[in-house]
Amino acid sequence: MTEYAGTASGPAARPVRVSSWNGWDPLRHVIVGRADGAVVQAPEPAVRRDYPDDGFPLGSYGPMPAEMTAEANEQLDDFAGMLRRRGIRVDRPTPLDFSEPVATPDWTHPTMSGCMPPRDLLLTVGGEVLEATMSYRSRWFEYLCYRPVLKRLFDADPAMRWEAAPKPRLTDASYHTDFWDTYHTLSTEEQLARVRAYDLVLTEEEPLFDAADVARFGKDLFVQLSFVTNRSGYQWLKRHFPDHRVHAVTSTNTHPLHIDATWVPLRPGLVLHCGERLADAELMEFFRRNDWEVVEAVQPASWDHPPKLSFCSPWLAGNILNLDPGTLCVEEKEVRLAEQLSSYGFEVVPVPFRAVGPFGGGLHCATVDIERDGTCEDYFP
Ligand code: ABU
Repeated sequence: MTEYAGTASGPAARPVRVSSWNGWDPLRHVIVGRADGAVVQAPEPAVRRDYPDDGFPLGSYGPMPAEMTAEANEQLDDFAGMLRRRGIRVDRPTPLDFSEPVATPDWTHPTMSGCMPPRDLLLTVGGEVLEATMSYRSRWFEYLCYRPVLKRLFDADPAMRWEAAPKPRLTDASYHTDFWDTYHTLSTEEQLARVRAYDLVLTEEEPLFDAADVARFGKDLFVQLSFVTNRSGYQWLKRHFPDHRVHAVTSTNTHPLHIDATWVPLRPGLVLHCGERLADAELMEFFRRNDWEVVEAVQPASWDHPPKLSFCSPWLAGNILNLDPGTLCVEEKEVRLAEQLSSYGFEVVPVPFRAVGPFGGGLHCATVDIERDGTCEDYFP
């Protein structure tokens, strides 16, 4: 018996079906992350947290402040409750003790990270849920938080494909280990040139990718090369999804980290482009040639005040969740963005979510699609 069985009404009465091809079809089933036990990670070759004004100067690490964790969990729980009231089935991960050291035969690391945001780790393409490689040592074991729910899905849906990309070794050979010593000393132009040339922290030693660097548009998947996704990761995805067109995308963002606050599907024919990022001419041309409209997002409300201990950018504003092609969940303080999207005919559901930002993401990051209606369509014939 799975936890899905035995409920006579509501979303739990429907059979479980893993199926999602894009970011906008009507949402039926989703995973929502948890903030429990999240930590500011110890420094590692891939990433260095440095918050001197907020109690975690470079080199220090440890649990996120308890009151921040409680507030984030309250917003995550309220969001999950709102989705359930709309008839959407919601699953949650199972947290581990993230403050414990972790080790593989190649390295030990003093901490994990947390089980936010799930979108970084899991990629649903049709009936398949794929566990990404990840590229941080502190996130190597994060998949374990999702194994209980993935096993329940596997038991409940006989057609589900449960896949995991090759676990990376993440030895020093996977990184340019001096990257963070030098990158911050470069001018913006120099940083952008490095991003355009894809000469960042990851080497090509092994395939590495985060699931949140993949934007799903039916038959087309767009993979952003970033601080956490390398060319080899893109190649792995391209070969893993032979029936898709898989495109590599670079951006004009000095800190590329996940495509879902940059190039955001809204509905067939309409994509949101967040600000000064990703003016990748080829990508723009590809969409426009296919008669898609690219909406330039208004400036985020929080431009001057990224939240305490947050490693996300203010463009988290654009990290929105579609409930269906006409309904979007938008963070409640992003009023200008909500007005902009309303003018395109969307119903906007405002969701209080500011407290979740320091735990790694917004409304899209904090979720993973398990089921949306619809089939795999070609939007770029
Ligand atoms: N994980 C999403 C982060 C996106 C951003 O900082 O813009």
